[in-house]
Amino acid sequence: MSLRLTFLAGISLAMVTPALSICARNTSLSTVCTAEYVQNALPAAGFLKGVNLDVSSLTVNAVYNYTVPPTFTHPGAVDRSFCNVTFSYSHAGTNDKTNLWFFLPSPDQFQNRYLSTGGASISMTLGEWGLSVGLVYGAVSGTTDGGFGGFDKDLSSVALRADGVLNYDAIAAYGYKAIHEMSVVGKELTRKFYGGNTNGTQTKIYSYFNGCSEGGREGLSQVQKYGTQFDGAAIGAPAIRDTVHWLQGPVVEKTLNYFPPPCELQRITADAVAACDSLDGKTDGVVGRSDLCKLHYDATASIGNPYNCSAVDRSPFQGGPLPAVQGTVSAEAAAVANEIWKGLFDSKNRRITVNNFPSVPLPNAETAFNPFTGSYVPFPNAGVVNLLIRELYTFDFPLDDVTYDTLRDYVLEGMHKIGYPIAAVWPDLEKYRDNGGKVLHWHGEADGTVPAISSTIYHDAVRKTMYPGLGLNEGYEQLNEWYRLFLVPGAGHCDPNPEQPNGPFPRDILKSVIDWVEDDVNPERLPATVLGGPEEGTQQPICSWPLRPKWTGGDLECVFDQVAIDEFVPALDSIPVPVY
Ligand SMILES: *[C@@H]1O[C@H](CO)[C@@H](O)[C@H](O)[C@H]1NC(C)=O
Ligand SMILES: *[C@@H]1O[C@H](CO)[C@@H](O)[C@H](O)[C@H]1NC(C)=O
Ligand SMILES: *[C@@H]1O[C@H](CO)[C@@H](O)[C@H](O)[C@H]1NC(C)=O
Ligand SMILES: *[C@@H]1O[C@H](CO)[C@@H](O)[C@H](O)[C@H]1NC(C)=O
Ligand SMILES: *[C@@H]1O[C@H](CO)[C@@H](O)[C@H](O)[C@H]1NC(C)=O
Ligand SMILES: [Ca+2]
Repeated sequence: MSLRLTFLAGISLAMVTPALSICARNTSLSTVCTAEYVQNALPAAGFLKGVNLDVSSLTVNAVYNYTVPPTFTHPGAVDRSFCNVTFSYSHAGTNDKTNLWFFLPSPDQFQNRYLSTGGASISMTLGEWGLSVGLVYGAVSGTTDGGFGGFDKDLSSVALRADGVLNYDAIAAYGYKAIHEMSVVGKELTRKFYGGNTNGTQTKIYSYFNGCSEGGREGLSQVQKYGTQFDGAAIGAPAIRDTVHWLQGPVVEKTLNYFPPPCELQRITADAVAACDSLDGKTDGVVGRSDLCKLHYDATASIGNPYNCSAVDRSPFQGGPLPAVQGTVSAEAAAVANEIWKGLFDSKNRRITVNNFPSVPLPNAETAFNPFTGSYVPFPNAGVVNLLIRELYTFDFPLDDVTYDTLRDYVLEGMHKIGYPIAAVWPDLEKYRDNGGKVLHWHGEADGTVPAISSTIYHDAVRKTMYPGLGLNEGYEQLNEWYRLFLVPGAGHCDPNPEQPNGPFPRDILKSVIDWVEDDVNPERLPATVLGGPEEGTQQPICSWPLRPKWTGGDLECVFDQVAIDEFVPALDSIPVPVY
């Protein structure tokens, strides 16, 4: 039985599609979705300093009766009609070109909302799939190619100049400028398209952001740098820091000189999940307290446990195929797991960066198999570090001279080279808060790609920075008025996690943001639905950080526990300035 099918069956579209009543303009889609009309609705020349729209690039077509398929984070929608619009712009004084793409709902389906959508990995766009999310909520939605040469291109095509050094125009576009420009242009296009006037009497058009992973980073970059741009942001598992933590696994393996078959580490993770499941008070295969799991589970308990995996047909990009393998967990593999879970420290015993807890998969510690030697070899996931920090177009990352201290140096170098344009860890959000903005930040607690601890550290930095005079609980109380973080028990990276399939998942994230912004419904617990197991389909709301789930009988309490703070908010002190 597939989770996706269950999801389709379980949700009534009528429930989540509010009445499509308010519309700024009483016209049909065919009247407004013409090249001439849209051209008149484009922002006027000079609207955004340094940005020159290329009117001749405009494409416009009406799309009727479109179906938005549901995903794990939105319910989908049927019978949507919209105006599909693309055009490009260049920056004054350059001959560059950035492509923008908007879906503008049919006037009768427009609900006075604008939505900027984010990308993934080092791409800034999810294309039509990402754009279509706006149609579910009656929002105009926009996406940008970042100026990278088309919607099928990513940063790698422009990150390095011909002389091999960083192209800072492209880096800044990726970091924050492209989403900002698209949002300013998109909001103005929305206002004019639906016939808004400029004397302040029109219905307010709410503006939102939605993205996960790189998309989450993009959203936070806007909240941090442009406090009045959005009214609400759904920020999922934001990849807000360098990816040096992706190198921890291979460097640990090299340091301990043991390269486990992926199957062996998977067995250890499964043992940790089984051993830690009940620490949250409920035995459901879901580790609701991965922080307690870190204190509770020692991988030496896995030694001697059998593992047995069939062959895996991984692409070269994922490390290549793996043969069928079976064995029992070795002391060496247990040592590797324990060392990774402990965290990444430099030779002065200072913490370098974020890491994961025992119940979380370790995709970046997965080795590759060399069929010629019959041995497992390290497979460092170094693409981002290579490109943006080492300034090299290569997947190769020789580990010969690389120690934990080398990784510390990469973190520092990353702060210097790309910290300002790309890292989205600025903890002062005063302008956003004062403008009434809301942030709903969510992160799978079993995210093996971007550790959840990355989000707890940042969220806590915002608390400390903005409420320095208040105690921890008082500070969080204030912060929770407008910025909440939810750790989704057992969930993976922007998706459910097959290793803990019975966890709850927030299946209508944007609705929770919209309800908060437009109807002042502050989500003390985030609505979520159980995806599998005996309670499949039931509602199981998620506790708002720093409160943690505690089940007693069948009841969920959200409780404070200092242990969670200690484990989830360690100081990253290997760099002797505050690191958020
Ligand atoms: C909207 O259009 C309908 C039908 O075309 C018309 O009956 C109605 O009066 C219009 N409303 C406004 C406010 O113009
Ligand atoms: C859209 O679907 C409706 C029925 O749901 C139908 O009446 C209408 O003709 C369709 N329009 C187009 C353009 O296909
Ligand atoms: C939207 O417009 C682009 C550019 O013209 C086109 O490639 C794409 O197929 C269109 N999408 C739809 C759904 O019409
Ligand atoms: C400005 O608002 C007033 C009051 O609602 C309205 O009567 C007027 O038509 C508006 N002017 C423009 C130019 O839209
Ligand atoms: C390993 O798994 C395969 C396939 O699931 C099974 O046929 C085989 O008997 C297992 N081997 C051991 C030693 O458990
Ligand atoms: Ca549990």
